[in-house]
Amino acid sequence: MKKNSIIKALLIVDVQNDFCPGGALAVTDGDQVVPVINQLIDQFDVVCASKDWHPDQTIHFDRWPVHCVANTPGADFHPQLNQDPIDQILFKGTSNRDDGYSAFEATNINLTQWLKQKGVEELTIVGLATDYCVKASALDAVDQGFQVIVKQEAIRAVNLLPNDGNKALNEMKQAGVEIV
Ligand code: VGL
Repeated sequence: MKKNSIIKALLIVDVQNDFCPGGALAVTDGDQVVPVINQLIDQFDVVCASKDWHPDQTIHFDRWPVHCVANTPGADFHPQLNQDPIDQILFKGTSNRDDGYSAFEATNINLTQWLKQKGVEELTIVGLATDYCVKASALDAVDQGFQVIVKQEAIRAVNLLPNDGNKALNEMKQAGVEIV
């Protein structure tokens, strides 16, 4: 660890088969974030990655096609994602009563506590999707007191409406997220 440098973490959000082309809730070009993430993953002191991990029945599927059901291939990470540097997987969306968009709603660990125990001050967020889980995670991260960076090259939006991704970027900026 370099002297005087703050501890930096990477949070990879939901880079799972169902959000990539061919998946149940495919995000356009969702798989294109993978090489970008693999390029930068070794630059961090701490790496965590969330998995959308739904029960087979949940109110979330009233709104969305069935996707990322726990222990199914659709919920696996994209096969090209370099998983070796991942220190902790965060399972979220595990309840049948809410959407569970944010990685800070992970139910297997308390993400804020886990990051703070490691002394993390700066959190870089990448993954899928810009307008739902990336946004929700970034806004929660700001609320929890982290310096938050979102890498635009390493995120993609669902874009139910064509401008949703851009709106989400603006919302994050307004909240204090640095978009790079
Ligand atoms: C997501 C829509 C529905 C996401 C999850 O990972 O951003 N989007 N469920």
